[in-house]
Amino acid sequence: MLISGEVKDALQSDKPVVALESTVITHGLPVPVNLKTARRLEEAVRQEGAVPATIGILAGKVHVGLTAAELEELAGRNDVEKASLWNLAAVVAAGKWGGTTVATTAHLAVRAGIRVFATGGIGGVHPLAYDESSDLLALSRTPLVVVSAGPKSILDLPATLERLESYGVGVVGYKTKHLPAFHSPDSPYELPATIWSEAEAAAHWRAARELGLPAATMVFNPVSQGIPFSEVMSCVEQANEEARAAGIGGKDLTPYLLRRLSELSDGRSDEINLRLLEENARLAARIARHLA
Ligand code: PSU
Ligand code: MN
Repeated sequence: MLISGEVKDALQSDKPVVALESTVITHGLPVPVNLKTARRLEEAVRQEGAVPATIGILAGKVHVGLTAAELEELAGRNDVEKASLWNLAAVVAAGKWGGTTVATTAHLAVRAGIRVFATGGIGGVHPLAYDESSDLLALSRTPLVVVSAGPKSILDLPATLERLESYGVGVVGYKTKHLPAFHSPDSPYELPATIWSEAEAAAHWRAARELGLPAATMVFNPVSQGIPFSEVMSCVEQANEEARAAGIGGKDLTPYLLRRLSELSDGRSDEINLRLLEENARLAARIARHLA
């Protein structure tokens, strides 16, 4: 694992560090928005007084903290694999390139000694039986703060929340009592706890360590100016029906649904996606300052 000089210095002198994932760069956003967004997220973390540590796999080496040139190459290549836990070792052993998912980034961040991680939407339980993101299980054994805007809106939200409970992931809403749903700042599903400040998020992480809990502190941060929940749900339903009618399934389903959501919302879902990524990076940086 190659930790950049800047990240290593920050960790050694107990300065705030925020891990950032790279699947959103390599698979979640189109070129060239992906690179622009990756740079903007690093800048947002810096503006809030923390050091960004984007994690990715370059030619079989895990990098924690990327140079500008490394970030550009990762975002521009077309042979980068989506590295989740089941193929992480395979990508590394074969000397390949990989964008790290929430599950993989959380694992690597903890190994590097990082306490806070910012992402967009986490994976969860899909409506299709047996398709469940390894993000959920990974979060049950990665003791760090993860800031996200909720599960991706195309998921089964109540089932995802139930799984977080089953796996014992620490779940708190940031200034909200309900589960935010990625493009939408709210949903009818109640969270077990609410925090009102960055200091409370830090206190949650500390309490979890004192209690010997192995899981993440999942901070759900509702996006500002999102789409109302009922509107997101009717777009998702329509997109799902169209996918069924067109016979689209398997690994093509998620990209199809996200693209249809974008069309059905007149591009608003894309704009919201970028905003929530930046808002989460900023909140994560402020929480990291309370933990440093
Ligand atoms: N949310 C998005 N775009 C993404 C992801 C989430 O809007 O690209 C990525 C994250 O890296 C997350 C992963 O960890 O998708 C989940 O994928 P899966 O359901 O295959 O585990
Ligand atoms: Mn899956």
